[in-house]
Amino acid sequence: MPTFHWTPLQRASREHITLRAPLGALACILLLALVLAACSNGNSASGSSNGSTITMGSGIFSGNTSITIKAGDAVTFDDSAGGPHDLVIGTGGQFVAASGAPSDLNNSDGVNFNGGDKKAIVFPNAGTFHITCKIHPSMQATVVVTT
Ligand SMILES: [Cu+2]
Repeated sequence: MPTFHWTPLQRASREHITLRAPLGALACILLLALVLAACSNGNSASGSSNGSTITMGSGIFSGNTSITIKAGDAVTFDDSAGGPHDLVIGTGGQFVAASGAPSDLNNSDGVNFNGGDKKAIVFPNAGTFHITCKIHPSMQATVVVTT
């Protein structure tokens, strides 16, 4: 009688073990990938923050309005010499959502600047992103993000 009960129990526990081993390895690989991704993001964001700058004047983008960066790099929007601006993804002062754009810019509220502000915005995904100002519809800049 007892042996009849032991056999299915042993079979069940063996199946459990063979299932757990590959799942554990998979979990380790996923965890490692997450840690590596977190590290590389942090490095590229801090390393590039002074490389690419778009400057704003009073009612205009001044200087270079077309910038090419790599995915994960930041563009610094320098409003040191300007006035109030409200930057969004889009054209002609109108917000138009673009998939993959930085979330701070990819909404109708946008990113607000007052004269003296300087803000770095990370572009995590490849694509061509048009940036306009809700206050000054003629303001237009383009950030091309490569992989
Ligand atoms: Cu503006």
